[in-house]
Amino acid sequence: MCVIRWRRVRGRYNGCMADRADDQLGGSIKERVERKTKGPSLFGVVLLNDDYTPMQFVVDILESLFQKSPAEAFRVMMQVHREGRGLAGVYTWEVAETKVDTLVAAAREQGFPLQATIEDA
Ligand code: TYC
Repeated sequence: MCVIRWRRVRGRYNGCMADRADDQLGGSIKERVERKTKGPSLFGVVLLNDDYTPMQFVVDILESLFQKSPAEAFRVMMQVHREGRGLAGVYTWEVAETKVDTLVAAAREQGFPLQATIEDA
């Protein structure tokens, strides 16, 4: 599907020359912003820190559920541990929801409070 939006840009041109329209609109330039293909919306699954879930459990989940390499899983886990949150993966809405459901179910089964949220990517 082709999506075309029109946007006024005051004073200067912000986009690619190929997308530029020639029209002048009262001192501002009319710019055509075109997106040729509109794929499905994507969502990030964001892991949240807590004080009780073991680090190794989070690493295991990142490897098994989010297809991370051991090094990347460790890096993401440590980012969540230090900064409070970290991106586990980007998916369509349905896949992201299933990932979170699976993650929460696995954590609760072991008695861990691990949580994740879904955010616009
Ligand atoms: N902060 C946890 C601990 O010290 C480890 C942890 C990391 C928990 C990432 C959750 O998403 C998380 N055991």
